[in-house]
Amino acid sequence: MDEQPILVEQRLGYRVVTLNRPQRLNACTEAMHVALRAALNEAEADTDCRALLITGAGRGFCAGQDLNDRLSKAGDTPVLGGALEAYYNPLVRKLRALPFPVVAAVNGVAAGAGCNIALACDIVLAARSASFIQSFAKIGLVPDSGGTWILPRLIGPARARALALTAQPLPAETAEAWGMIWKAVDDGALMTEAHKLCTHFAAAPTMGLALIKRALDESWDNDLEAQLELERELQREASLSPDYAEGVRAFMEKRPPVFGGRKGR
Ligand code: T3D
Repeated sequence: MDEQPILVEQRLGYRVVTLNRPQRLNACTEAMHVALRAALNEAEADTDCRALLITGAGRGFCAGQDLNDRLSKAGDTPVLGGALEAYYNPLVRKLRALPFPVVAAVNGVAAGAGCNIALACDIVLAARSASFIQSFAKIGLVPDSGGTWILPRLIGPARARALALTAQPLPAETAEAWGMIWKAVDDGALMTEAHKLCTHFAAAPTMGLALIKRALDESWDNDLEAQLELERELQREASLSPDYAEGVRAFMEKRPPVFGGRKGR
């Protein structure tokens, strides 16, 4: 079952990573983490890659940690922390820091770390039938993979607290209404919409988009003064990119811009 825990597909200007353990709703194993880390590193190293799409095979997006790996034959459970340090935390850091947009196409249930991995992506599209579950409290754990940080920032402390403490599933449409995700779309339209978004990003000014990611992420910890300083610095950096020059030229010449992305022109 675990021969290929993820599938990677190369598209024009972007890559698609599919979590591929459908019988277990794509629950994460060590092998999946190792493969995922390699895939993200390879996408980052490839300057032709200007966006990443993450989705799940089968009827689920990801059910978090595979709990089969957390029970020994004797029936005892391990003390946790190591897997967060080795796998989940680096994964969330990497998703946030990739120098291009990361789109999650949540095709079905996203539970536990699977929910928070989706929320760590830049844009979350979900099938209308999908749901989001902070399932940790059901098994005596604490939301991880950045959930306790990102959830209250996305939906406010009252809703974040209730979701984390009750572990109730949140339907995709409510997640959209609460501002937790970008959009809930008809199930049949999910992948078309996700590919459309990535195709758009594959022709976008990627260096500028990477700086936008940084500005928004760093804003959480900044006061207005610090953020204004950061914007000044990032704008200076953006203005040095060939894509900025092309954007202005194309506007003046009344033609569509041709952005070189991560390579410049
Ligand atoms: O190092 C560390 O461990 C710390 C890190 C922790 C991160 C975490 O993510 S902790 C949270 C782990 N995840 C969960 O607790 C979620 C467990 N799954 C569920 O609650 C339910 O499966 C769902 C609500 C996600 C979906 O329910 P449903 O009814 O649609 O499907 P199902 O029948 O429960 O699941 C289908 C199959 O997938 C089933 O296998 P079977 O009976 O057909 O052979 C089920 O056992 C399997 N499955 C689902 N989630 C997991 C899983 N197997 C192993 N681990 C899972 N997490």
